[in-house]
Amino acid sequence: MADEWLKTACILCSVNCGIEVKVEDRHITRVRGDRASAASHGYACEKAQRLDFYQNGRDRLTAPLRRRADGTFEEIDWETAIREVAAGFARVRDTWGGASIFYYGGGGQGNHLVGSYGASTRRALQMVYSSNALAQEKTGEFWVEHVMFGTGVRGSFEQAEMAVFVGKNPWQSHGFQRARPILRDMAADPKRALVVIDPRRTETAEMADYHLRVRPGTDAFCLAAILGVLVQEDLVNHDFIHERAENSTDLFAALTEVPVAEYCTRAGLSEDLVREVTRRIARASSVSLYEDLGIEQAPHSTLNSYLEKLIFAVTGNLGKPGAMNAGTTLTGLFSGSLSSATSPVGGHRIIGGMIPANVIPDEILTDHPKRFRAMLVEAENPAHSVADSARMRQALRSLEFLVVIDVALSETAREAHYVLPSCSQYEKWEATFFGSPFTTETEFANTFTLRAPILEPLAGTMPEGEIHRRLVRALGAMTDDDVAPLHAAAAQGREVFATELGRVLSERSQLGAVLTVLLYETLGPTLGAGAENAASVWGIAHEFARRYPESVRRAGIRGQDGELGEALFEAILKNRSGVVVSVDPFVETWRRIHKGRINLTIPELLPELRSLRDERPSAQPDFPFVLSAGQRRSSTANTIIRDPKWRPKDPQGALWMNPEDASQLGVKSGGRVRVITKRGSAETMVEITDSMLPGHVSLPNGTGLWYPDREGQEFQNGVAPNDLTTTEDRDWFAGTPFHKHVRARIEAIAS
Ligand SMILES: Nc1nc2c(c(=O)[nH]1)N[C@H]1C(S)=C(S)[C@@H](COP(=O)(O)OP(=O)(O)OC[C@H]3O[C@@H](n4cnc5c(=O)[nH]c(N)nc54)[C@H](O)[C@@H]3O)O[C@H]1N2
Ligand SMILES: Nc1nc2c(c(=O)[nH]1)N[C@H]1C(S)=C(S)[C@@H](COP(=O)(O)OP(=O)(O)OC[C@H]3O[C@@H](n4cnc5c(=O)[nH]c(N)nc54)[C@H](O)[C@@H]3O)O[C@H]1N2
Ligand code: SF4
Ligand SMILES: [Mo]
Repeated sequence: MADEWLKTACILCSVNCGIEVKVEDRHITRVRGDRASAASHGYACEKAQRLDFYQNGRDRLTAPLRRRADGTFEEIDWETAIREVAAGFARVRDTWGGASIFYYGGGGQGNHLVGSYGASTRRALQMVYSSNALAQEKTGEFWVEHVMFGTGVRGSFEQAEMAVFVGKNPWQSHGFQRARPILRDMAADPKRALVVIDPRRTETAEMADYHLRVRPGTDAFCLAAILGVLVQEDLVNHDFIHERAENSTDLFAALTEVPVAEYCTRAGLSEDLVREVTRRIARASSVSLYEDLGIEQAPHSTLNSYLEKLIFAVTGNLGKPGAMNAGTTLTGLFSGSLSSATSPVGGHRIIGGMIPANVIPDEILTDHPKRFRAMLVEAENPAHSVADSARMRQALRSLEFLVVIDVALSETAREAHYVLPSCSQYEKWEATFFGSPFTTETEFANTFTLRAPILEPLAGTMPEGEIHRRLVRALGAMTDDDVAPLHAAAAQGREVFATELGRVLSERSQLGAVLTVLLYETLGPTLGAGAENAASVWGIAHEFARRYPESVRRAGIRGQDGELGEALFEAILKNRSGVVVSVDPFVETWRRIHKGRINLTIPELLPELRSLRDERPSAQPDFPFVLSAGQRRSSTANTIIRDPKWRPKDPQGALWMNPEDASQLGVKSGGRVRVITKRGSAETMVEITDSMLPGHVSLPNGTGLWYPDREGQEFQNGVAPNDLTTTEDRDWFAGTPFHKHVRARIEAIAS
């Protein structure tokens, strides 16, 4: 075993690079990129080398936990745990209705089969409301994309003549496959141009042809100025707009009025540079853009997303090589239609099925009759990751019933009535639905990788599929009677199974609600020893083939109707390095865009665009600094790894600060300061770097976790960023938090 390279993937960020590992004595001892990976072709960054800190965390759970009356936990057996958790939720549902039970989770960076099985328990309990981390980053962008295009679109940085990163540092945070070699290629080619819009001189900005070093929080001005130049210098692509877009009148009227010079000043940028970059964009044969947290978790979040999308929409950078395209999606991660649904207490807009993370405490800490009274959390750590941790913890503590499914004793698990231990992502079949697309000069494609376990489950743990199967059984939503005919059919092969499943579902339609655990229980055992957790992928593969039959066939998968889905599943199940699941010519983008035309005017956001004119910088003498709370660095990975030793260079996660600020405060690198916001304060070490602008400081994400030392004594390591944030500092439209823009005061601590 120790000599064998086993195929799996890194789970520390969304691109899930394919890797090969060696395992010895339950430790991941060696890691290398998997050259055969359909997604990453051998690439992996340095973080993957440290995955054993995830697999062998000292605070991994090995038995279900139940809270005692005195507040401490006791270990209980699985049978008791499942029975009591099901009964606890059923009691809340029967008293207050399923809508009073709130779901937060679905998976992190590498584990979305969690959410596929969680869906069955949610429906068995008639749960209505849910959310997850996307509701503190991507919901505004998602809404804008759906109003403008009716689908999500993404860039092709492999071919783009020009790439623009807005509040995104792909060198550290990736976000697309093989980010570093692609950035290096682009930087080395004099015919191509790399643009970074970021207040910090990031690793990506260091390589860029143009760095628009925007003043923190003023991207709306910068982006509006770029669009103003495009319209006022008549650099927009009129033929493209005529053929492919509609509703340009109100938008162009607003952009004609943009005072470019004034907005550049406001954003701290040279007008000449902004004009030069804009002309370069207009001239380029192809431009791809990527927006991320720097503008999504900052003032004007949803408007920023709108303005960013307009840049490629009015220059014709859609539906062609090197530009933005509408790919395929594996599941409804983002495909939820835009509804007018709102949260039950505060009436906050629900986007893509998600309640804004920032309003969750308000939906709990109230005597409103429709408040959330119970919560199921899995594979996320909201007590740490949602704004205002203290208030989030207070909300969690006030629930009648809180159950957390996690591998470790997370900050959220610590607040639960019951904690159910799942096995790690290296101990079960897992996958993500983010999709790993790539493009060539003629086509764009998507890939999917189903990982097999490289280790047996840690004693006492089980995969989420099994946990949810047992919960649904205990709730009585799936019975021996329901599964008997399907067990028999599955034994005769998947074709017979598919037919029988259709028959059973038409007779017992209520089973549709718990389809994933039904598949887990009946189809699962036929997939191979311990492979039950892969069962929901069967349904997903069939659904994907139904939605995109031509695209799947172009990927070389053969078959008609149900056979196509079956062939796709077979390929996915067999192939440990991933499979190309769809291939499309660029014209396909126009078939995915609603009515084949872009909608340029979003009436909800135009008043905000116009009102930028009257917005004055807010001088806050008590809080002269802007703190970016939660920056991605080379040793951060959300809270997936909890052991601080995995950060060899920067164990506590220093506060980065410009030398001018440091000398004014009289602190040196390694010195200590107190960071104070209107919500909280924290002590931290300083690192001086001129990559930060004066007045702008940053702390990493993923620090401030509690972790036991060898003697079992627990320590908090570094600053928990959301001890410093508030829930009310959020976008008026999508509710996204301003984590990158927290007003702060800094005081030196005498050493
Ligand atoms: N190493 C590592 N990689 C990760 C993760 C991780 O934890 N660690 N997490 C993954 C996840 S969940 C996500 S969502 C992505 C996020 O990926 P990114 O969005 O790239 O991550 P951040 O570093 O949080 O923020 C990006 C940039 O925003 C800049 N910024 C701050 N304020 C402003 C502003 O006002 N305007 C502009 N234009 N920029 C500003 C910061 O200087 C920073 O360079 O990363 C993923 N990749
Ligand atoms: N201030 C501030 N706050 C932020 C951000 C920021 O930049 N600044 N970034 C935001 C963003 S973009 C994101 S994506 C979120 C991320 O924050 P969360 O959405 O809370 O996600 P993670 O920190 O990745 O938490 C993952 C949890 O899953 C557990 N886990 C790992 N593997 C498994 C498994 O196989 N099964 C189960 N059941 N559990 C498992 C881990 O132990 C951990 O507790 O944070 C957000 N919060
Ligand atoms: S952290 Fe992200 S980029 Fe680095 S190896 Fe893991 S998945 Fe790949
Ligand atoms: Mo994220």
